[in-house]
Amino acid sequence: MAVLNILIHPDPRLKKAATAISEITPDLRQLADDMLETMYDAPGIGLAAPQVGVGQRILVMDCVKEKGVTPRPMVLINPAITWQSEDLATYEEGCLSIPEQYADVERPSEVTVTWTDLDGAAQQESFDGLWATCVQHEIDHLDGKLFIDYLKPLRRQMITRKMQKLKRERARA
Ligand code: K1U
Ligand code: ZN
Repeated sequence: MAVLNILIHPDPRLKKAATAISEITPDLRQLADDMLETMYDAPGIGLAAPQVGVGQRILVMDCVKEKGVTPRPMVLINPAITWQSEDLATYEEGCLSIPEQYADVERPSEVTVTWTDLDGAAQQESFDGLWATCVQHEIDHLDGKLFIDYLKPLRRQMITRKMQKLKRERARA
């Protein structure tokens, strides 16, 4: 297992739609393991492959935050939203590719998602609460979309400038 480098916005690899996965290989299983380790290390509740520079449609998530509750690491390959509620919910979202910046984003409060698991089996589940927000945020990453794309242009520009500064500082260190 390895902790992978998380790309910071702005980066063209975060804006590109990821490609569908056609085969479950040992390399893909290793990537899933490494992504889970990277997510827990960050720490975060989700991570999508483009965030670690891999343009493939795979994401990991675990929205169990309470201490003493069994973790639920999930790996979703080629996830697709097949139903979304008309009801909306607002969460203050963050992103490991946009560190220390948070904003309210409104999304469907419930979604049904289909995906392939690491055994190649088809899965389907409905998510609500933080799980629904997280899975939508991660699928957005697979489509090259960031949570700041939901914000007004001025706010998005301010956050982007902060990230450019952060990247310059990190490059100097
Ligand atoms: O995709 C990512 O960048 C991960 C992101 C997922 C996410 C957060 C909030 C709403 C929707 C999606 C994060 O995990 S940011 C970090 C975070 O939320 C967190 C960190 C430690 C404990 C609990 C949450
Ligand atoms: Zn994110």
